[in-house]
Amino acid sequence: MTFDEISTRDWQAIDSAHHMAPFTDYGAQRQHGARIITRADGHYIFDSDGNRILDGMAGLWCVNVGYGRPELVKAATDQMTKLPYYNNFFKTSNQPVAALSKKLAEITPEGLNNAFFANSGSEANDTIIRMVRHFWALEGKPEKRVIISRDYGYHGSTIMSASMGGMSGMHDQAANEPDFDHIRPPYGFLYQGNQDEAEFAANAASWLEDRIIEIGADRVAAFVAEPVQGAGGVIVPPQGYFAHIQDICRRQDILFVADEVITGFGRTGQWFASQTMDLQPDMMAMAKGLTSGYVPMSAVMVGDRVASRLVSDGGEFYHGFTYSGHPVAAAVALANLELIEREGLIERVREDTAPYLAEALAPLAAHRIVGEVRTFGMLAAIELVQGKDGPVMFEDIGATGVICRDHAISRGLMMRAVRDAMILSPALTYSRADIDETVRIAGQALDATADQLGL
Ligand code: PXG
Repeated sequence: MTFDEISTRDWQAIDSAHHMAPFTDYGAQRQHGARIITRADGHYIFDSDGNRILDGMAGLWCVNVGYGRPELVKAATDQMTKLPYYNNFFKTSNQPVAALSKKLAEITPEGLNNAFFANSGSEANDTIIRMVRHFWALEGKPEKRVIISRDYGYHGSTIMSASMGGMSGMHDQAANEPDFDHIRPPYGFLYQGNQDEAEFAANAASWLEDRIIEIGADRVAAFVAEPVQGAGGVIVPPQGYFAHIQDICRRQDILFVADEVITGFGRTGQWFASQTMDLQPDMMAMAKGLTSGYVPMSAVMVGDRVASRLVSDGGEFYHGFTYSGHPVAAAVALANLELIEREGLIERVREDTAPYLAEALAPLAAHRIVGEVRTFGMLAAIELVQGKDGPVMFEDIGATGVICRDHAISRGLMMRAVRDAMILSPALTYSRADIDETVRIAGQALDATADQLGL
């Protein structure tokens, strides 16, 4: 029997009996069963009931070149045939990973010239935590260990990366290690009030300096931030925020780390948001769009200050994974980057589809349950509210987002809900027609949600 001859109900039963899916309420999943995704093409995913759903999230913020690209399949097949695996420990390396390291040094901001590879954003961030602390120890300042990040920041799900993240629910489930600290994000929708943008930018950045002074700069190792907070709800900082942040980091001599796992590889209209926002990070985490999610791979770009210290007197760095610099993943990443370049996807986002997405979504801000629409490149959030004046947020945070998401999915659009914000992060290949379809269904989902709530 082939997979497709087994019924949806049987797949759901098999799945919920044996598969513990990530970020899942297992009791609920046993009752309802999961949607079984069977295939994908272009910007559409298909489930085992034959539903065709426009993927407004590019998988989980990662399928930057869209589904079904033969170039990536060929790169994987060729590399698997030639060398499916060999490790990079013990003075060995492979051709694709060396070529990819060079390519990443070229497309990242100046000063980031070395790549360390892992398999997920979480592992990249764990690597950063170790490298940052090891760096300060080599500098003769082993007490510089505290890493500051932001509430609603998402940096991964390992114990360390979740501790670094700002998701309190995750901290409460055994991921709250010492020597991590969190400040408020520059979340204008909640915190700006009647400050103008420049004032709010300076103010929100000052929360970092206040905290460094409280802890003592001699104990703080680094500040880690997503240029736009993705899983936290597409929180776009006010203009000028990161200029202040970088000043503070320099003044207090703490490292500045950009987590570009979501914002990298064209999503903001440049290779990296660091270029869009003029950031000069000491280190950078990347994953997702590196391979467009076709195979797992992540990387840490290490800036010259840290790299030269590790080279000059670091000794052996006792850190790495069996699959660090996997040749097949590296070959897929190279093919993916080549595709992004050949098709001019970054220019297309910057000059055409990102402005078009912003323009197309803007009218939804007038909807009776929408408090704000914001976009940055191919990232968008629609904040749902109970009342527009104030605005008045929903009391049971997150419940309305799920209602709206389900209305969107049943009408053929995959959106993600973060608290009560509806999120979009489509492929860079998304067309104007795809955007029109997205906005049309999102509008219907908003209407259906408001009707269901009697608003
Ligand atoms: N940093 C950022 C900025 C991320 O968005 C990670 C690190 C961790 O990557 P891995 O590959 O370990 O998952 C991420 C991942 C969501 C959601 O709910 C977002 C992510 C992962 C899972 C769910 O939107 N981002």
